[in-house]
Amino acid sequence: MRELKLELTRFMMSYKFASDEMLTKINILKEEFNSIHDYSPIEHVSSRLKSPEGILQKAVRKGYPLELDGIRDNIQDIAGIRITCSFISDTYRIRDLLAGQRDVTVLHEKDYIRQPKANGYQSLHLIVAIPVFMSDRVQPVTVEIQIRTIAMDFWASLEHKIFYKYNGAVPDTLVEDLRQAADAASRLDVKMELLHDQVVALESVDPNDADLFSFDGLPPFPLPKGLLDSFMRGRTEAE
Ligand code: 0O2
Repeated sequence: MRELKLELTRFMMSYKFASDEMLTKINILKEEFNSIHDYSPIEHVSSRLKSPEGILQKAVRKGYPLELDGIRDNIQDIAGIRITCSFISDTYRIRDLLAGQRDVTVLHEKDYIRQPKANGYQSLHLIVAIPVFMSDRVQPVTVEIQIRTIAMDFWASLEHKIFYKYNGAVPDTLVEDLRQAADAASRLDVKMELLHDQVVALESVDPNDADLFSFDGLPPFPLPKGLLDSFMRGRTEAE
């Protein structure tokens, strides 16, 4: 019994560590974008670990063998991360940035944005594996990442609530209303992205800020001319 509890603890910990690693990667991207581009494609990040009880229920429901290796191989959403973006193009950008990292392996992708589900659900789902370094082993651990826009997320949380309220048997009129709401959310996403592109095209650099440098909330300071000159010389020589 004690051995099993220990193994279960290790099992759950591996998913927590994998989730923490992915969250660090996502937060690095978020901070980098905020600092360098004054804009982040990532609006919000949340994460959850399935409870041991929830894992066992899913294993029983799906008929998977009730042993840890079998569960590890079959249930790939024990660690889940949800990333909310402002715009549709950002969802793919984040997918590419995460998938392009050396230690991240994309095992599976479901693109419900290009091909929404019949009920209107839209989201980009990735199952990734990431190595977790523990004291006595290195283990690839899977994490499910759902990437979607704010509008898609708004729709999905309401649909989820309605689905559970009706225990899955949602009345036809509500199903149709939800589908129409999903279409409206989709049109909103396209419209907002077009507006955003127009605003970006209009943005120009404020000449008063051109030679000021600030980092991490510290007060801006003027760049010394000597540093600027040597930087420009270095660039010219490199070209
Ligand atoms: P929870 O509690 O959010 O984790 P799977 O059952 O995961 O092995 P499946 O269903 O083929 O395999 O996976 P899929 O389609 O990638 O969906 C996985 C997750 O996406 C779901 O997890 C939901 O979180 C979300 N999702 C999928 N379809 C819908 C939908 O129609 N509406 C909403 N609101 N969310 C959806 P779980 O395990 O169902 O729930």
